Amino acid sequence: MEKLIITAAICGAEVTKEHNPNVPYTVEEIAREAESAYKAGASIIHLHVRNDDGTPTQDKARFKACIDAIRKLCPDAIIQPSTGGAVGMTDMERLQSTEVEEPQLGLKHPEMATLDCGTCNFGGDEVFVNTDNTIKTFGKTMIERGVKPEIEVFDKGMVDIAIKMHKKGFIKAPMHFDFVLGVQMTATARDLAFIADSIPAGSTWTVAGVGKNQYPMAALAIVMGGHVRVGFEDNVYIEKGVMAESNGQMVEKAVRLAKELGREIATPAEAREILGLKPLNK
Ligand code: KMH
Ligand code: ZN
Repeated sequence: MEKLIITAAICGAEVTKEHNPNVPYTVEEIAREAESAYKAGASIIHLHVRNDDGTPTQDKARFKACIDAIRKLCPDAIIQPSTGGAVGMTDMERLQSTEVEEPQLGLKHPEMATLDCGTCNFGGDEVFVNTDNTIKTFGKTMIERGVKPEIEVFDKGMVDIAIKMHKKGFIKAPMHFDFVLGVQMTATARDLAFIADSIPAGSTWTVAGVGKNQYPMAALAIVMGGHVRVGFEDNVYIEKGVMAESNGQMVEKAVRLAKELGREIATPAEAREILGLKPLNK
């Protein structure tokens, strides 16, 4: 089986310090959390950014400041900004995160970014809207900018939308999916097997189990040959009733699960190879 790519979703847009005081907001806190995850074995940092007061933002300058701070501590990590941002943001606001350059590494744009392939109920009156036109705009922009999408899907219908967008030329193969389970589609072994079986041959996938589903989904992905996402964006507990101290602590738990189940952990260079990204020009 190929090595395991661990993604750390260190911050998110919705989770706050009221949920867990270790959730990062400031540039320094975000860099600290990225470093803890990277040192523990994460090769991808899925990145949202916040203003110092915790409000989510997709401001390009804030992304630049965070990416530069992370890069000092995580020299070869794959930094994957979110284009989902937070509920209610406009498309143009959301796409700013794909504009950040890292000239010292020869990167005109981030290597990856998320591409959410459908609309999802987030509870109460919150709806995360991604119309077909939004998906087309984001897909086309990412192709033009050479950004590999991590296709975020919250249910199997979104896999079908991604395949439709691929057929129309808005997403290139090989596709990489992130199954976010436990929000709209439930997070059961049956659901994970079904959705993983629904993606085109040659695609790769990772799973983000939300809340209590985080580690059970991780364990299943490890044995099924998928990849794993953990972090404060999806879950603030390290075990039932115990707050996680850091993203690093959550990555360490995923690493322990992988070791017990006989799966080796991919370095960032190995993750790039698995995902078909160019080697980093250091
Ligand atoms: N915060 C959600 C509205 C992504 O990063 O692309 C969107 C989200 C997905 O988290
Ligand atoms: Zn996200």
